[in-house]
Amino acid sequence: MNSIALITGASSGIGRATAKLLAANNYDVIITGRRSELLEELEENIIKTTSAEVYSLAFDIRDKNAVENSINSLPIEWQNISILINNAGLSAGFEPINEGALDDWDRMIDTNIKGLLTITRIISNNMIKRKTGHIINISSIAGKEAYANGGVYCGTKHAVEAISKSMRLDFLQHNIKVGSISPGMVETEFSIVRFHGDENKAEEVYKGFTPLYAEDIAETILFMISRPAHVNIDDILIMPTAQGLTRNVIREDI
Ligand code: NDP
Ligand code: 8X3
Repeated sequence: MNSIALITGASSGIGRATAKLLAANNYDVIITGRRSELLEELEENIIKTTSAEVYSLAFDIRDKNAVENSINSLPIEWQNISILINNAGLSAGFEPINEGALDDWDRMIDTNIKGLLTITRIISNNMIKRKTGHIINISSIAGKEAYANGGVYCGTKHAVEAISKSMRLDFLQHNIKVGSISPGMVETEFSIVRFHGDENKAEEVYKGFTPLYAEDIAETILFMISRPAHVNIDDILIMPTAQGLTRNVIREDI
Protein backbone atom coordinates (compact mmCIF):
# COMPACT_ATOMS: atom_id res chain seq x y z
CA MET A 1 0.00 0.00 0.00
CA ASN A 2 0.93 3.67 -0.43
CA SER A 3 1.01 6.15 2.48
CA ILE A 4 -2.49 6.55 3.89
CA ALA A 5 -4.09 10.01 4.19
CA LEU A 6 -7.35 10.59 6.06
CA ILE A 7 -9.22 13.69 4.94
CA THR A 8 -12.13 15.02 6.98
CA GLY A 9 -14.86 16.88 5.09
CA ALA A 10 -14.07 15.10 1.82
CA SER A 11 -17.65 15.12 0.53
CA SER A 12 -17.30 18.67 -0.78
CA GLY A 13 -15.03 21.64 -1.54
CA ILE A 14 -11.43 21.65 -0.34
CA GLY A 15 -11.60 18.16 1.15
CA ARG A 16 -12.99 16.61 -2.04
CA ALA A 17 -10.35 18.29 -4.22
CA THR A 18 -7.63 17.20 -1.80
CA ALA A 19 -8.77 13.57 -1.81
CA LYS A 20 -8.72 13.53 -5.61
CA LEU A 21 -5.30 15.18 -5.88
CA LEU A 22 -3.69 12.99 -3.22
CA ALA A 23 -5.11 9.84 -4.83
CA ALA A 24 -3.72 10.98 -8.20
CA ASN A 25 -0.34 11.33 -6.50
CA ASN A 26 -0.20 7.82 -5.07
CA TYR A 27 -1.61 8.33 -1.61
CA ASP A 28 -4.31 5.90 -0.50
CA VAL A 29 -7.15 7.95 0.95
CA ILE A 30 -9.73 7.58 3.69
CA ILE A 31 -12.54 9.99 2.88
CA THR A 32 -14.93 11.16 5.60
CA GLY A 33 -18.00 13.37 5.97
CA ARG A 34 -21.68 12.95 6.83
CA ARG A 35 -23.16 12.70 3.30
CA SER A 36 -22.45 9.08 2.44
CA GLU A 37 -23.90 9.37 -1.10
CA LEU A 38 -21.31 12.05 -1.96
CA LEU A 39 -18.53 9.95 -0.46
CA GLU A 40 -19.66 6.97 -2.57
CA GLU A 41 -19.66 9.13 -5.69
CA LEU A 42 -16.14 10.39 -4.88
CA GLU A 43 -14.95 6.86 -4.14
CA GLU A 44 -16.13 5.72 -7.59
CA ASN A 45 -14.49 8.72 -9.23
CA ILE A 46 -11.13 8.03 -7.54
CA ILE A 47 -11.25 4.33 -8.43
CA LYS A 48 -11.99 5.17 -12.07
CA THR A 49 -9.37 7.89 -12.46
CA THR A 50 -6.42 6.76 -10.28
CA SER A 51 -4.70 3.60 -9.11
CA ALA A 52 -5.04 4.58 -5.43
CA GLU A 53 -7.02 2.63 -2.83
CA VAL A 54 -9.93 4.47 -1.21
CA TYR A 55 -12.03 3.83 1.90
CA SER A 56 -15.13 5.82 2.90
CA LEU A 57 -16.23 6.47 6.47
CA ALA A 58 -19.46 8.41 7.02
CA PHE A 59 -19.81 10.02 10.44
CA ASP A 60 -20.67 13.29 12.13
CA ILE A 61 -17.42 14.64 13.53
CA ARG A 62 -19.32 16.28 16.43
CA ASP A 63 -20.32 12.84 17.72
CA LYS A 64 -17.39 11.57 19.83
CA ASN A 65 -18.62 7.96 19.88
CA ALA A 66 -19.22 7.92 16.13
CA VAL A 67 -15.70 9.26 15.49
CA GLU A 68 -14.11 6.70 17.80
CA ASN A 69 -16.19 3.75 16.51
CA SER A 70 -15.53 4.70 12.88
CA ILE A 71 -11.76 4.97 13.28
CA ASN A 72 -11.66 1.78 15.35
CA SER A 73 -13.69 -0.03 12.65
CA LEU A 74 -11.00 0.47 10.01
CA PRO A 75 -9.64 -2.80 8.62
CA ILE A 76 -6.11 -3.53 9.81
CA GLU A 77 -4.55 -2.53 6.47
CA TRP A 78 -6.10 0.95 6.80
CA GLN A 79 -5.14 1.63 10.43
CA ASN A 80 -1.68 3.13 9.95
CA ILE A 81 -2.72 6.61 8.90
CA SER A 82 0.35 8.71 8.02
CA ILE A 83 -1.38 11.95 7.10
CA LEU A 84 -4.40 13.57 8.76
CA ILE A 85 -6.00 16.52 6.99
CA ASN A 86 -8.28 18.26 9.50
CA ASN A 87 -10.52 20.05 7.03
CA ALA A 88 -14.16 19.47 8.09
CA GLY A 89 -15.61 22.78 9.18
CA LEU A 90 -18.17 25.45 8.56
CA SER A 91 -19.46 28.89 9.25
CA ALA A 92 -23.16 29.22 10.15
CA GLY A 93 -24.86 32.60 10.18
CA PHE A 94 -23.57 36.14 9.67
CA GLU A 95 -24.85 38.35 12.47
CA PRO A 96 -23.53 40.48 15.32
CA ILE A 97 -23.10 38.58 18.59
CA ASN A 98 -26.33 39.94 20.10
CA GLU A 99 -28.34 38.45 17.23
CA GLY A 100 -26.43 35.19 16.64
CA ALA A 101 -28.30 31.88 16.82
CA LEU A 102 -27.13 29.64 19.66
CA ASP A 103 -27.56 26.53 17.49
CA ASP A 104 -25.24 28.02 14.84
CA TRP A 105 -22.64 28.69 17.52
CA ASP A 106 -22.84 25.09 18.75
CA ARG A 107 -22.45 23.74 15.20
CA MET A 108 -19.33 25.84 14.57
CA ILE A 109 -17.67 25.22 17.93
CA ASP A 110 -18.51 21.50 18.00
CA THR A 111 -17.28 20.92 14.43
CA ASN A 112 -14.39 23.33 13.91
CA ILE A 113 -12.79 22.96 17.36
CA LYS A 114 -14.08 19.90 19.20
CA GLY A 115 -14.40 17.67 16.10
CA LEU A 116 -10.84 18.49 15.05
CA LEU A 117 -9.59 17.72 18.56
CA THR A 118 -11.50 14.42 18.88
CA ILE A 119 -10.22 12.88 15.67
CA THR A 120 -6.69 14.19 16.18
CA ARG A 121 -6.53 12.61 19.63
CA ILE A 122 -7.39 9.17 18.28
CA ILE A 123 -5.25 9.22 15.16
CA SER A 124 -2.21 10.88 16.73
CA ASN A 125 -1.89 8.08 19.30
CA ASN A 126 -1.30 5.59 16.50
CA MET A 127 1.20 8.02 14.88
CA ILE A 128 3.01 8.32 18.22
CA LYS A 129 3.37 4.53 18.43
CA ARG A 130 4.90 4.49 14.96
CA LYS A 131 6.98 7.67 15.56
CA THR A 132 5.87 9.19 12.28
CA GLY A 133 2.98 11.22 10.93
CA HIS A 134 1.85 14.54 9.50
CA ILE A 135 -1.18 16.58 10.58
CA ILE A 136 -2.45 19.52 8.52
CA ASN A 137 -5.11 21.77 10.07
CA ILE A 138 -7.26 23.92 7.81
CA SER A 139 -7.56 27.26 9.54
CA SER A 140 -8.57 30.47 7.71
CA ILE A 141 -7.74 34.15 7.26
CA ALA A 142 -10.51 34.30 9.91
CA GLY A 143 -7.98 32.72 12.27
CA LYS A 144 -5.58 35.61 11.72
CA GLU A 145 -8.00 38.55 11.84
CA ALA A 146 -11.57 39.18 12.98
CA TYR A 147 -14.50 40.82 11.20
CA ALA A 148 -17.95 42.04 12.15
CA ASN A 149 -20.75 39.43 12.02
CA GLY A 150 -18.26 36.57 12.07
CA GLY A 151 -17.29 36.57 15.74
CA VAL A 152 -17.89 32.90 16.50
CA TYR A 153 -16.47 31.58 13.22
CA CYS A 154 -13.38 33.80 13.67
CA GLY A 155 -13.18 32.56 17.28
CA THR A 156 -13.15 28.91 16.15
CA LYS A 157 -10.43 29.55 13.60
CA HIS A 158 -8.34 31.54 16.12
CA ALA A 159 -8.69 28.45 18.31
CA VAL A 160 -7.47 26.23 15.45
CA GLU A 161 -4.41 28.48 15.15
CA ALA A 162 -3.58 28.12 18.83
CA ILE A 163 -4.25 24.38 18.83
CA SER A 164 -1.96 23.92 15.80
CA LYS A 165 0.87 25.72 17.59
CA SER A 166 0.44 23.59 20.70
CA MET A 167 0.16 20.37 18.68
CA ARG A 168 3.40 21.20 16.92
CA LEU A 169 5.12 21.43 20.33
CA ASP A 170 3.34 18.36 21.78
CA PHE A 171 4.33 16.21 18.82
CA LEU A 172 7.92 17.46 18.24
CA GLN A 173 9.27 14.66 20.42
CA HIS A 174 7.30 12.06 18.45
CA ASN A 175 8.57 13.04 14.98
CA ILE A 176 5.06 14.08 13.92
CA LYS A 177 4.86 17.10 11.65
CA VAL A 178 2.11 19.69 12.18
CA GLY A 179 1.18 22.45 9.75
CA SER A 180 -1.64 24.92 9.27
CA ILE A 181 -3.11 26.49 6.13
CA SER A 182 -5.15 29.67 6.26
CA PRO A 183 -7.03 30.41 3.05
CA GLY A 184 -8.85 33.59 2.12
CA MET A 185 -12.05 33.22 0.10
CA VAL A 186 -12.40 29.85 -1.65
CA GLU A 187 -15.48 29.19 -3.79
CA THR A 188 -17.01 26.00 -2.34
CA GLU A 189 -20.27 25.20 -0.54
CA PHE A 190 -18.90 27.30 2.36
CA SER A 191 -21.03 30.41 1.74
CA ILE A 192 -24.17 28.38 0.96
CA VAL A 193 -23.77 26.76 4.38
CA ARG A 194 -23.00 30.11 6.05
CA PHE A 195 -26.20 31.65 4.62
CA HIS A 196 -28.31 28.59 5.49
CA GLY A 197 -28.85 27.50 1.89
CA ASP A 198 -29.45 30.94 0.33
CA GLU A 199 -27.59 30.45 -2.98
CA ASN A 200 -28.14 34.04 -4.17
CA LYS A 201 -26.47 35.49 -1.08
CA ALA A 202 -23.66 32.96 -1.43
CA GLU A 203 -23.07 33.90 -5.09
CA GLU A 204 -22.71 37.58 -4.13
CA VAL A 205 -19.65 36.73 -2.03
CA TYR A 206 -17.60 35.70 -5.08
CA LYS A 207 -18.92 38.26 -7.59
CA GLY A 208 -16.55 40.55 -9.53
CA PHE A 209 -13.24 38.90 -8.67
CA THR A 210 -11.53 35.54 -8.99
CA PRO A 211 -11.61 33.71 -5.66
CA LEU A 212 -9.42 30.76 -4.78
CA TYR A 213 -10.63 27.35 -5.92
CA ALA A 214 -10.59 24.18 -3.84
CA GLU A 215 -7.84 22.81 -6.12
CA ASP A 216 -5.53 25.70 -5.11
CA ILE A 217 -5.69 24.56 -1.50
CA ALA A 218 -5.34 20.89 -2.48
CA GLU A 219 -2.10 21.73 -4.32
CA THR A 220 -0.80 23.57 -1.26
CA ILE A 221 -1.57 20.55 0.93
CA LEU A 222 0.20 18.23 -1.53
CA PHE A 223 3.24 20.54 -1.45
CA MET A 224 3.31 20.52 2.36
CA ILE A 225 3.07 16.75 2.71
CA SER A 226 5.61 15.99 0.01
CA ARG A 227 8.52 17.96 1.53
CA PRO A 228 11.58 15.96 2.63
CA ALA A 229 11.60 14.42 6.13
CA HIS A 230 13.62 17.30 7.64
CA VAL A 231 11.21 20.06 6.45
CA ASN A 232 8.00 21.07 8.28
CA ILE A 233 5.90 23.90 6.89
CA ASP A 234 4.31 25.37 10.00
CA ASP A 235 1.95 27.94 8.56
CA ILE A 236 0.69 29.12 5.17
CA LEU A 237 -1.59 32.11 4.49
CA ILE A 238 -2.98 31.85 0.95
CA MET A 239 -5.22 34.55 -0.53
CA PRO A 240 -6.89 35.34 -3.84
CA THR A 241 -4.75 37.96 -5.63
CA ALA A 242 -7.70 40.39 -5.44
CA GLN A 243 -8.19 39.94 -1.67
CA GLY A 244 -5.98 41.70 0.89
CA LEU A 245 -7.70 41.43 4.25
CA THR A 246 -10.99 39.57 4.88
CA ARG A 247 -13.07 42.54 3.78
CA ASN A 248 -10.59 44.18 1.34
CA VAL A 249 -11.48 42.77 -2.06
CA ILE A 250 -11.00 44.56 -5.38
CA ARG A 251 -14.10 43.78 -7.45
CA GLU A 252 -14.75 44.66 -11.06
CA ASP A 253 -17.97 46.59 -11.73
CA ILE A 254 -20.66 44.14 -12.75
P1 NDP B 1 -17.61 22.97 2.13
O1 NDP B 1 -18.88 23.37 2.79
O2 NDP B 1 -17.59 22.81 0.66
O3 NDP B 1 -17.04 21.63 2.81
C1 NDP B 1 -17.12 21.41 4.19
C2 NDP B 1 -16.87 19.94 4.47
O4 NDP B 1 -16.91 19.74 5.90
C3 NDP B 1 -17.93 19.04 3.84
O5 NDP B 1 -17.32 17.91 3.27
C4 NDP B 1 -18.80 18.63 5.03
O6 NDP B 1 -19.30 17.30 4.84
C5 NDP B 1 -17.77 18.63 6.18
N1 NDP B 1 -18.44 18.78 7.45
C6 NDP B 1 -19.13 19.86 7.91
N2 NDP B 1 -19.70 19.59 9.10
C7 NDP B 1 -19.38 18.29 9.38
C8 NDP B 1 -19.70 17.41 10.46
N3 NDP B 1 -20.47 17.81 11.48
N4 NDP B 1 -19.22 16.15 10.43
C9 NDP B 1 -18.44 15.74 9.41
N5 NDP B 1 -18.10 16.52 8.36
C10 NDP B 1 -18.58 17.77 8.35
O7 NDP B 1 -16.55 24.09 2.57
P2 NDP B 1 -14.97 24.23 2.34
O8 NDP B 1 -14.43 23.14 1.52
O9 NDP B 1 -14.75 25.63 1.93
O10 NDP B 1 -14.47 24.11 3.85
C11 NDP B 1 -13.43 23.25 4.27
C12 NDP B 1 -12.64 23.93 5.38
O11 NDP B 1 -12.00 25.09 4.86
C13 NDP B 1 -13.47 24.39 6.57
O12 NDP B 1 -12.79 24.10 7.75
C14 NDP B 1 -13.55 25.92 6.37
O13 NDP B 1 -13.72 26.61 7.56
C15 NDP B 1 -12.19 26.17 5.74
N6 NDP B 1 -12.04 27.41 5.00
C16 NDP B 1 -12.88 27.68 3.95
C17 NDP B 1 -12.74 28.87 3.25
C18 NDP B 1 -13.65 29.26 2.15
O14 NDP B 1 -13.70 30.45 1.79
N7 NDP B 1 -14.36 28.34 1.52
C19 NDP B 1 -11.66 29.81 3.58
C20 NDP B 1 -10.85 29.42 4.71
C21 NDP B 1 -11.03 28.25 5.37
P3 NDP B 1 -20.80 16.84 5.14
O15 NDP B 1 -21.69 18.01 4.96
O16 NDP B 1 -21.01 15.72 4.17
O17 NDP B 1 -20.74 16.34 6.56
C1 8X3 C 1 -13.53 31.53 5.21
C2 8X3 C 1 -13.02 32.85 4.74
O1 8X3 C 1 -13.27 35.38 4.95
O2 8X3 C 1 -15.32 34.08 4.85
O3 8X3 C 1 -12.77 31.03 6.26
O4 8X3 C 1 -13.96 34.06 6.83
S1 8X3 C 1 -13.93 34.14 5.38
